[in-house]
Amino acid sequence: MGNDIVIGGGGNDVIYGGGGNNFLFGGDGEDIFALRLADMDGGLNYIADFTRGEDILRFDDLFSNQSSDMDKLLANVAWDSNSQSFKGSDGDSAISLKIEGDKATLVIQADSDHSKTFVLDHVNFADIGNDAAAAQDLLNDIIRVGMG
Ligand SMILES: [Ca+2]
Repeated sequence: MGNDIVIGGGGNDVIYGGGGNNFLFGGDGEDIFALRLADMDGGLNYIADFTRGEDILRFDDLFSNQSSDMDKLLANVAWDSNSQSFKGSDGDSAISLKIEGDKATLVIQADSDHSKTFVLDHVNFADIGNDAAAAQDLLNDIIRVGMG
């Protein structure tokens, strides 16, 4: 469960970085960057080539009652002008999204013991601005919970 470099192929890949800090590259195709709850060790997954509309982040077993909790988190996402980021929380669970240039930093906290940071690099999120509804739509587009 150390720090890994994972390079996808030209087709559609399911890419697990696992625990620790990982460098992930999906290559062409519609790639799934997947994470298990056990991998949420406070580490960082850097995704070098996240492609909006093609690639997704998948959380296999994030919550015991999976989709409803992510729905709650996303429903609570609001712009926080102090941190210049979007934040949503529900109990011990939280999500935040900060967009800087062509880089987005997404932090998902499942509970007080499990969190993971994702850096999506070379992505154009300029259309989001500070519009919380647009950020919710974006997160809905790129996040899947559960393996189904
Ligand atoms: Ca690929």
